[in-house]
Formats: sequence, C-alpha cells, structure tokens
Amino acid sequence: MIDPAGWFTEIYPRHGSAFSLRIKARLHEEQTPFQKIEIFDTEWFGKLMVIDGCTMVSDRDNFLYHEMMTHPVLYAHPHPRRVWVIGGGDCGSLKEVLRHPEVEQAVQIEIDERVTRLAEIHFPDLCTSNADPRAELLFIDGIQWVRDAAPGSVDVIIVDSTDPVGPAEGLFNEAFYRECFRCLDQGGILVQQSESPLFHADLIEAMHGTMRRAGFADTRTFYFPQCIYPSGWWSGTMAGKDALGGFREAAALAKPFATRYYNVDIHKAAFATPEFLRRPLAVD
Ligand code: AG3
Repeated sequence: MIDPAGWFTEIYPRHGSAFSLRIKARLHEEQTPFQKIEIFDTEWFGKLMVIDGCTMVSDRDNFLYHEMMTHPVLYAHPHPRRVWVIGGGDCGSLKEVLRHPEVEQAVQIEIDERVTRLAEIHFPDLCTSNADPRAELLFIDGIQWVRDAAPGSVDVIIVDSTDPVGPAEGLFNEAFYRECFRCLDQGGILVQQSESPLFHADLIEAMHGTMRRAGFADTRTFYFPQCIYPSGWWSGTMAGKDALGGFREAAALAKPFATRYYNVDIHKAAFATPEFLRRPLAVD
C-alpha cells in the first residue's frame, strides 16, 4: 500500500502495528503464477522488493538477514561441502554461501523464476555469484526437490522462504522436515528463517516441536535485527541431524571474506536466549 505522500506501508493486523518506507518510485509490478512482486526505489533504503505486500529485501539491510541465514550454519557444520538454498530467489543467501571456499556445490531451488530475474535487474549486488561454477539455479518446487533427492545427499539446507502462508506454507511442516532429514548426510543441519521472536513466538515454539518430531536430534534458534520485517527483530532456527553447538571458531575468525554483521562474537551472542523465549514457552 502506498499513501498519497509516498509511503509504502506493510500492516501487521494481528499485532496492531506497521512498517513504512518513503518511496521515490515504483519500478516494477507483476503478478506471477505464484505471487505479486513489486520493486520500489526508496528514499533511504535503496531498492525494495515486496512480495504479496510483504517486505522481502532492501539494499540497506539485507546483509543482516543473508549473513545470518548462511554463516552461522556454515561455521556450525564441520565440513559443509554440499548446500541447498530452498527459496532465496533474490540470490542473497546463495552469494553468502559461495563465499565459503569449502563449499563445492550450492543449489538454489526457487519456485518462482521471476524473483530471480527481477533480482538480477534490480539487486545486481545479490546476484554477483550466480555464474560461479559451483552454483546451480533451479526453478522448481523445493518440496518436490527434497522428495526426489537421494538420502544423505546434502550437508546444509537453508530454507530462505517467505512467511508461512501461500507458496511457502508447505516449507514449515513435518512432512517437509522429514524429507530434509532424510536428504541430510551425517552431521547435516537445516536452518530456516523463523519469523519474529516478539510477534511469532508461537510459531518458533511449534517449529522446534515439528522439527524434533520429524527426526532432528537438536534444535536451536538464533536472533538478529532486521528492521524491514515485522517488529524489526528476526530469527533463524537450526535443526541438527546430530547434536548442535559445534562451531568452527578458528575458521570463522580467519574467514577469507568480509562481512558487515557476522563475526565470531555475533555467532556466539546470536544464540543467547532471551528470558521470555526460554522453552517451553508461555505463549500468549
Ligand atoms: N525471507 C523472509 C521474508 C519474511 C518477511 N515477512 C514480512 N515482511 N512480513 C526474505 C527473503 C530474503 N532472501
């Protein structure tokens, strides 16, 4: 929604709140077979991608999300060679994954090719690694992909999805996690964006239960800021085939690439659990 003064607003009806950005121009609007995609030029956040009215990516703050959806899990895994990004069509997660020299193969499985094609035009900085020989971009249903994949064929699965409604709904259920569990090799880890700890604590709590019922031995949530998403505070949740908590700290300290948010201290701090989120939760 854009008001006459040029403010884009995403309203959170369940939480009596909203987030707005001042828009300079609407650059693109398109209904794909899956969703409505809009691209705006904003006053201070650079370009903004909106899907079905929900903010997805801005130039200004996407580094927080993309670094946190990739580096913690890749330094938690002892030897991440094969990585899948499910969703993530803007290619921001794929780019961060490919910064790790130990990654030999990174497959992005995005259902809506238009997200990637528009990212290539409007978010070229996120797409700089798309031609990396280790990268493969597929435009198919991620649920079908994990169903068809061979057991033990991947080390890390990153679920970089939209909210759990519409095309992404099936990425938050036990059947999907069960297939992911089967596809992960020993020591394998799945990480999924898990919404706002303040607004969606019930979802995070349920996710832990669902992941464990699907077979995962250990689950952990970590936290980071993301000002364009509901409440400005976001989370990712890891599910380990084996116990989590491993951290290749020396490798993270000597990482051969620059980051703007992630570092060793952030890695450790991100897993600290606020009092009100200690499980089991008293969810209101
Ligand atoms: N994925 C998480 C988007 C959730 C935003 N929700 C909202 N605005 N209501 C973003 C994809 C980045 N690669």
